[in-house]
Amino acid sequence: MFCFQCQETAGCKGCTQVGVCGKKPEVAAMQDLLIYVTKGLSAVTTRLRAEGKKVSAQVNHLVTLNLFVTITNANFDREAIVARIRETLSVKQELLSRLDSKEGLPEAAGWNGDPSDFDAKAKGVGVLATENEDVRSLRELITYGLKGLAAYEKHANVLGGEDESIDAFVQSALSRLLDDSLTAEDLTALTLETGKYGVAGMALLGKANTGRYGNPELTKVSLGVCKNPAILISGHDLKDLEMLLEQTQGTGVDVYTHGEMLPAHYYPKFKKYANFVGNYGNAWWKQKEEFEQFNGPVLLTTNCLVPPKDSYKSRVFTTGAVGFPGCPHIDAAADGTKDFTPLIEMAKKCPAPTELEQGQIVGGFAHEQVFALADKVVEAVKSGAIRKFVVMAGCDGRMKSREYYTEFAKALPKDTVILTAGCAKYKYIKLQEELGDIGGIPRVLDAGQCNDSYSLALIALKLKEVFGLADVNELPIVYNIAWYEQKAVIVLLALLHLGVKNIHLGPTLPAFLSPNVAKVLVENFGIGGITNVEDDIRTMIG
Ligand code: FS2
Ligand code: SF4
Repeated sequence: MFCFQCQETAGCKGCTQVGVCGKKPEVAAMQDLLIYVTKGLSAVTTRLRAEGKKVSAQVNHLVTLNLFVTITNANFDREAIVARIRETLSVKQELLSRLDSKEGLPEAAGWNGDPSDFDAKAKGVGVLATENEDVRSLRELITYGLKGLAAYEKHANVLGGEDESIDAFVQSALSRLLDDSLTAEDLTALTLETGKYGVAGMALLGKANTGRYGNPELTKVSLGVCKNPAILISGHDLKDLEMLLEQTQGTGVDVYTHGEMLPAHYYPKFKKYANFVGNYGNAWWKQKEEFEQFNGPVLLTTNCLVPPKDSYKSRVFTTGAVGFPGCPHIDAAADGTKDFTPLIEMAKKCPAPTELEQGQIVGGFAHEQVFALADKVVEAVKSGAIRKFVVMAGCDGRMKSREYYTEFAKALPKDTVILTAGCAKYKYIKLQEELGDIGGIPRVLDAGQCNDSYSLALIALKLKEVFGLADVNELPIVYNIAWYEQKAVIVLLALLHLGVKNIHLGPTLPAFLSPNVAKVLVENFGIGGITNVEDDIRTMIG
């Protein structure tokens, strides 16, 4: 196997024996093949569009789900991935028959192997199949951006949000990744175009979320526990949460959020559920201890899943793109509904969660809430009470080096405000009391999930307008972003598309950036890494 798509890749080079995430070589092989056949399908759909023929939403959704399934910590179930490869091949065969011309299609478009061929084929279609280091780097940078974009699209799709132009781009980009005639310059342009569609994808999801659940608002989320048995829900899928809350009404079962589901509490629509009682625990990587102590069933709606311990494995349920052998998977019915009865019945027989902590988190500072406070914010900037905003969005992870972010937050001067989104927040969100506020504005403003980084970009654009600036980089905003998996890649490409420069990325730069590609990013966008808290505060804050 060879995989270097996430920040924790072995030795900062690549996982070759087994994934640091727990992905086994036989799963990695099927993920490589799933990406390959998805590219093949995309070459066919792109040709169909060129011939003026329609591609169904069903096919678009198949492509996005395939990409999502291969994101870090989403799916460890080889059989589930094999089933997706088979379905993709069968859909592709049907679509091939609708083409007027198959001339010039890439090999992947025609490949239609039997499951007994899958392992042999997978060996030749992974990351290392591209020999040129820079072309490989750009191809993977684009692929990972597309995976992140697909995840956000999938969440929008289940809420009825559709944008065919994004699907057409994703599929055309995937098919272009098969084209050996593309130069490094072509691929660099495609990378930037991916960022453009990343903005569109996050806007689509933002609209779908707020259209159904309202605009996030200032909210206090409890961190303690109640006496009832309960279900813990993790991941990013708000529709799954809505269905779970509906189905638990009147059952005596409470619902808590974990990890990236925390920001669901900020949406007005979810506040009407009396059994939606709080957030339990921290970011994804602490789940082994926290799921154990939760005592009840856990629903993983998206990554990040850590291979579960036997002691609580029978309580872990997966749905959507997530899968793990031996964990029950809740499938959607044809109309998209899901039946969570097995979790509810299990919860009734489980003890209530063990308390981990008490207290609260204050969040809900997505763009509309910040715009509502705009006068106060602008005044604080004008008076000098706020010297700088520090965007610390992104992902959390288990590496010790990430303690840097806690120390960085603590060491920031008192006239700075942290803007955060994503699970990166868990490194400092519980220090809110210690970090204090500036004239009533908390020094840590949480916009929401990682996709709500888009909301932070909207806040920056609004400030640019209010202050009458020509360039978003003239604002008193610095970016110190923590990354882990591929959704952070699309967030980064989206920020580059919006013209944001001088982003610091850590705790390490992606292993998939070749020295030449990294050089292009440094020279054109001022992308840099991190060093140590003291020096970085000096460089970023002055
Ligand atoms: Fe955190 Fe994991 Fe949000 Fe990532 S829970 S690293 O999926 O997308 O962020
Ligand atoms: Fe390694 Fe990350 Fe790939 Fe897992 S997702 S195999 S940890 S690079």
